[in-house]
Amino acid sequence: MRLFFALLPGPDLAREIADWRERSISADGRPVPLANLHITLAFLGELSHHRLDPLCQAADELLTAPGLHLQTLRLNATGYWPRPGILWLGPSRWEGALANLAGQLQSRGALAGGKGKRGAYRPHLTLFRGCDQPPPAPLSAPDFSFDCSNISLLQSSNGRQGVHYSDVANWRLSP
Ligand code: 2AM
Repeated sequence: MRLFFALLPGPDLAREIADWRERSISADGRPVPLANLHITLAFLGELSHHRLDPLCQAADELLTAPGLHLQTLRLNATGYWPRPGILWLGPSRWEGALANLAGQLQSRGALAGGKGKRGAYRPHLTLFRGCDQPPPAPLSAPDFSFDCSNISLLQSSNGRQGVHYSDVANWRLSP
């Protein structure tokens, strides 16, 4: 199973972001479908089914710890990464607690056998993939409030209609 932890926007926010993207951005890449919009916390890569229970227990311990709270993110920046060719939306600032949590989820995933690696954590929501050229600045600057209380463990599968994410487990942090 190809797994990752992510923060998911509510349906209204996902729609607002997709509407803004359509109105404000012209990019030569493929827009990420509305249903797939997310902010990755930790990419684990391939994990066998029997590692799922211990992984969920470890994540449960972390995510149900008393006092765990993440501040609302202000998504007010965009960026282009030429190597994967993605255009993203993200916050210009974020608290250390978010990067800590991402790192801890990554470690829990590695203990469960995940091979996903990454450098410094940079929260971002991918808007377009496969952009060969740096897209021009958006016509209107973004400013969205992203509530971080909804965390999912998602399975990524490739289907005939492209990549599909399904919810394996979900945690609701106190607001
Ligand atoms: P993204 O957050 O930049 O879009 C599922 O594949 C998600 O995990 C994707 O959204 C993807 O990037 C993120 N991810 C992080 N590292 C990855 C990797 N090495 N391979 C595939 N996806 C990765």
